[in-house]
Amino acid sequence: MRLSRYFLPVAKETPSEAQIVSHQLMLRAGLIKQQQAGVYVWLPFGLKVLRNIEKIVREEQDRSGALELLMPTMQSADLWRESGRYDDYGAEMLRIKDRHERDMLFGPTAEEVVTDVVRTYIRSYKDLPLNLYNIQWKFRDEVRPRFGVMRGREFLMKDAYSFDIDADSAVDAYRKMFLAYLRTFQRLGLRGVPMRAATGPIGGDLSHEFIILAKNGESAVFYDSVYEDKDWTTTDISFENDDASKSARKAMVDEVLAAYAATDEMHEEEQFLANVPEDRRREGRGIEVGHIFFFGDKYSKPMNAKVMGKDGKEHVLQMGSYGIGVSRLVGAVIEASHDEHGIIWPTEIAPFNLGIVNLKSGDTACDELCKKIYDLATAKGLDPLYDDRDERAGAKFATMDVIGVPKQVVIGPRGVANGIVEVKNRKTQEKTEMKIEDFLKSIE
Ligand code: 5CA
Repeated sequence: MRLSRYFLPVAKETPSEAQIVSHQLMLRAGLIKQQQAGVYVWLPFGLKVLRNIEKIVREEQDRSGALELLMPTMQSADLWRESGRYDDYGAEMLRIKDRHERDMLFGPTAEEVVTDVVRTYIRSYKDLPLNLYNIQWKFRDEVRPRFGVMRGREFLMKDAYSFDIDADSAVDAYRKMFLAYLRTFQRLGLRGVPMRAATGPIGGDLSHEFIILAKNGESAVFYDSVYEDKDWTTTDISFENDDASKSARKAMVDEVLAAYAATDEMHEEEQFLANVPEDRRREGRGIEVGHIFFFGDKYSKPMNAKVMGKDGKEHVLQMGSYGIGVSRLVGAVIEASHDEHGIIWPTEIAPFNLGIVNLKSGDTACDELCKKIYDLATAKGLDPLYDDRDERAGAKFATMDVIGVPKQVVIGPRGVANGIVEVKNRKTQEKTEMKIEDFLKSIE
């Protein structure tokens, strides 16, 4: 992309309406524009990041065997009356009437809709286990929307729903998602620590939040340092349904959960101190980016979702649900990874991965070399951002840094005359000179 043709409204000043650094940077670097309280326009650059995160979340859901569908944002109140949640949900639910005065709502979650799909089509244990997910906008009329996309009213969620014949296999579905989440967050460059959690309005009796560590996190967390060590992206996890894979998953999850982690809300500090040796105790603050629930027949029973079992009898389905805050993750990643110059994107989600800074746009030699690098990088499948604007060098450097392009190449008249470019690492701010031909080869 040529910056002169892009839409990237970068602001010099820190916006006064934003209290935390990720929100400030998302506004400054031109990712989002607030449209109303808790509702945002995703500008082209922000949308690129959102899509990159979505892609990783989707890949890991698919890998785990979950199947993607797309459910509507608008749901009928009648379905929610069947589950009994229409009245319970309270003011957080946005209730709407259509022209026939029928009650509708903008979905805050989708247990009812997905249960209705499954009860319509699934008749036999042979069709199970089944896990259906979608990545769809939700609306919750939060009392205090704040911190930008971290607590929005309209937000993008990945929500998966598992259906099983009995509690044993439902718990296995829970474990699959648990392991898929560990992989997902690590691929996003984050450390997702699972913590036992209260279940709230989703209900059920087994639940974990996935918390990522960041200085400005909403909850205080304490955890065992073993959570910092394991690399889940290289761990071989089988998502097959044979018994050996199931018991391998159980062993893996049990091992993870043997380590201690909790938020201050759980009031478990004493157990933590008793269970975790001093040198492994870690404390910090965290942001909830995922939440998983096993709730058995809470929805399937009132909604009458049953299948025929091997025994020839009808069984009420056992369910779980599994959320990831996809739009929240954009803020959370920035919260966990930035410096005084701006955003530092983890490589897997960086919206542009090579910045090309032309120090003298209009100078034939500089323009030609920049164009050559740009064309080559594009041909090689990189996603370069070429600052070809007629701007001061300082402004160009600041832009590349605030939007967090991981690797930047700087081209100026003196360097070109000497056959040299400067390559900068965004994270370390290290600059190294390279011969032009060596740099071109490194792209090749
Ligand atoms: N149905 C279940 C799981 S699919 C559910 O709704 N779970 S939840 O309420 O915990 O939400 C799932 C995730 O969505 C949360 O972990 C959080 O990351 C994200 N989320 C929830 N509320 C908001 C919000 N107001 N703004 C941004 N993200 C949110």
